[in-house]
Amino acid sequence: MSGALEPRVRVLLDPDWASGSLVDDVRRGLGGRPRRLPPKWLYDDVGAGLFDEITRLPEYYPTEAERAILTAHAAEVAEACDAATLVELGSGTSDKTRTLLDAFRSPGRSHGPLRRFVPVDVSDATLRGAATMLAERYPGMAVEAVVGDFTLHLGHLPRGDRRLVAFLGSTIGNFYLEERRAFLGALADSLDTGEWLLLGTDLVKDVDRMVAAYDDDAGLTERFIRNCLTVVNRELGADFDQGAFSYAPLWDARMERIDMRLRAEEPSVVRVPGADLVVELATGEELCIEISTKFRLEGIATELADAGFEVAETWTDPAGDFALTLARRT
Ligand code: AVJ
Repeated sequence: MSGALEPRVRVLLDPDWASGSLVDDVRRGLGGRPRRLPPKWLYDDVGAGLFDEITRLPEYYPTEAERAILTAHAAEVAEACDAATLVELGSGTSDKTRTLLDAFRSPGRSHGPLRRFVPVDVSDATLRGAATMLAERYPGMAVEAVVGDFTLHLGHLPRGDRRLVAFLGSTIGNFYLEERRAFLGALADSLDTGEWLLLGTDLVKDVDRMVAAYDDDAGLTERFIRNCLTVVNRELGADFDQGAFSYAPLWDARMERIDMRLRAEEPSVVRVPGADLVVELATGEELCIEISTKFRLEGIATELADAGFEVAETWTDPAGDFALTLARRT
């Protein structure tokens, strides 16, 4: 027998998306201008699988860059911070997290081993798979998974036990500026003084490399972005025609972000019965599906300070493509 503790899975997200916030998001996002859809709806089981494939694309450097930082510095992270619970927001397959868990569970760590891991993700199936795997791999560590939305459920995270919240993969780059500020503020509010944040951020670099990472030759990113139309068609009975849209990723130099859009190539009337909405699109009109903001080290420190965090340490990969920042709630 493996001494594994059964993982606990708490579901805070309504499994029936159509009755939940998808309707609100579609009404607000597709009804307003610019027309937007929040990127969390990209991650149904198909989308989560596509994203997993994207991370293995030759053009998509962030995953490997962050993994390299974790491999080189996880022990320093574990030593620099006295956490006994690790919370991971948007944990996905928790693949990279294993490096972190190994470091936090190392017998040599001065603060004692990590007792609890709380992966938080919107993708129920992905989360359950990861939770089972981790519970088996780390006997003696409690796995308390949360199927939830980290923009809504920060207040429901288990408290106490000196938490470290890991927000990796530059997922924070998906937020618009004002959303990012609100998110960091809410995260700071949910933490006690002295608790920790480990933030992964993709850094500004050569434009061609950044664009290629979101416009890969295999077309996986395009399929990933287009999947949101499939999700809205399925969940809300919409009649988006994929053929009427083209994928148009661009680098927004002013905001320093990749902007992934779908552009209407012909005038179309899209019915979304589940949201009680009809959207009329002229040729050239765009749907903003996802942004991926790129950061600078000074900017990260300033934004964290504004939210109530103090940077303890920052690590980058040798090429300086990606950063991992450990910060403390002040
Ligand atoms: C998961 C948000 C980090 O912005 O690079 C990858 C998502 N979208 N390719 C990113 C994504 C298209 C990814 N994050």
